[in-house]
Amino acid sequence: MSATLRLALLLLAVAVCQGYQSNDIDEEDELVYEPSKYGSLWPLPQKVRVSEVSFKLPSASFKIVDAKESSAGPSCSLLQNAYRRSEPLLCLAFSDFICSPRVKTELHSKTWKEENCLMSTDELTVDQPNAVLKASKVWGALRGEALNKLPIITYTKPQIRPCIDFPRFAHRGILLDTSRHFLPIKVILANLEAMAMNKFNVFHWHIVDDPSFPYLSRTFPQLSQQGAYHPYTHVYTPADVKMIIEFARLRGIRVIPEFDTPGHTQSWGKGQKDLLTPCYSGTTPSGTFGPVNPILNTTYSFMRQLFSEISSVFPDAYVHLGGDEVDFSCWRSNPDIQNFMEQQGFGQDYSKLESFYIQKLLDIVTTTQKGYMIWQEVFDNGVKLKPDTVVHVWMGNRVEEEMQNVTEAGYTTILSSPWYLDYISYGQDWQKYYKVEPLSFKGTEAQKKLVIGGEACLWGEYVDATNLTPRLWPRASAVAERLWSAKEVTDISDAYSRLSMHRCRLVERGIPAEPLFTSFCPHEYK
Ligand code: CP6
Repeated sequence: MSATLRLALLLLAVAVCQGYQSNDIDEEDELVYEPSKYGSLWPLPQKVRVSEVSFKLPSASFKIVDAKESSAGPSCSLLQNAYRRSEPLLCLAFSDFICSPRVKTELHSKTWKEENCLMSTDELTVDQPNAVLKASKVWGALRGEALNKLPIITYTKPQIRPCIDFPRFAHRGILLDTSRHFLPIKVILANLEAMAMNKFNVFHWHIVDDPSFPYLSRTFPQLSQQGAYHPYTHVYTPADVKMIIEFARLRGIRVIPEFDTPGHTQSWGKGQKDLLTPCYSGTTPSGTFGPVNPILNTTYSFMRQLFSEISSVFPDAYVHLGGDEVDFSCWRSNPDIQNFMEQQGFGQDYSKLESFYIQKLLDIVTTTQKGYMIWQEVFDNGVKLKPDTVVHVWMGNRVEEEMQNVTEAGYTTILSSPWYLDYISYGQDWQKYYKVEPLSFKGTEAQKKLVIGGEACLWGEYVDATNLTPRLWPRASAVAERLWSAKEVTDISDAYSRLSMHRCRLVERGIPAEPLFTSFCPHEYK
């Protein structure tokens, strides 16, 4: 008996036994489980030809190979790696698929050049017995390459349907915070894998913050020696960082590190003397410290060396410089800072001091040839930014006004405020994330084009290795579809059906994603 039929019969049996009526369900959860005509596709491709006869996959002969006309070829290790990773997933998809022992994916960053892997247009054509995936960039091929990501495949019965696919937004990110709790490397890798399954392409690594400094700096090893939760076990060594970046790259994911200053830097002070501002109680130092000390030359020579290292360790063209939530009370208490304020003519406006610091930092980072992202306060304070700066909107109040202002000033922006996944509540909050429309603010077409995407944030105060993955998935999948699929894809009950199956697929592939609602997964009785 087929899985779907068994499922239908089982549901019918339950309904009969319990005199089940739909109005027994909470209003909020009143979603009828009707299979979507799109199967388990998630996120939904831009154009799927549903009406055509679908192409069932003959498991015995199914293979993913370079097409004859492909310009990629065997030297494109990025694709060869992806084909290899798809094999164990094929085993899951076809119960009778003949599987060789799992081949370990090698990480080799040196051999590969993106130019060697260019392909033509973004389209999947189906012409039995072959389906041909075409992509203009290797990243497109990667996101459509295998059963794990091939967007035209359903869950229980593997099928291929012709489709044309591309993302609505270019920047589709997840923020993970490794300072509030240290996250073991395998947790990060597992979530990169889950991100790839949801077509996310940016890992925003909020690597350090007040509670701990787990980044092992070659230039300033004392930062993690003193500032990490543990100097050997709770650090990311240069080799760890390299591995994470390469693992992400093989899955088409950029790694953007955030080194947040001048606030959120308590842990930095433990290993770097005089970096933080001494706070005063009356006329004497209180022994506590505030934000980075913006009035010392030594601060800027430290930042110059640190960011020079960071720019070579992290290959992405952007770094995130933070700049959020600066608390002025310590600066206010310090007589040296007060004098400096007076000298500079800043009056009592400490946001001018904040901008003074950030301006100098931006100039330093510019000399490392990197672009930068910053949290919205930096823009709000009127700091002069490079035209290619990405302003990260995170505050929940007046979001639309902020997006309007940022884009009116001509900056690119990404949205996070509606997608704080560390907030939890009873019920199906994925629907709230799903319903967000990033372009709902007032503005011209040119302004809307400046919204390059968004990020789901999982801040780490209440999250560690024990609960991170189920807290993130499948709630982040709702954000994934909003950022990938067409604006018109808003049918919440269709989404419910596809997302339920997508969640089962994540679970079957070893990602412990939490359920949306009462349900069971096909693989439970396989
Ligand atoms: N840490 C850092 C945080 C937050 C921010 N920056 C944060 C603030 C408010 C909420 C959630 C998270 N924990 N470094 C703000 C961008 Cl509600």
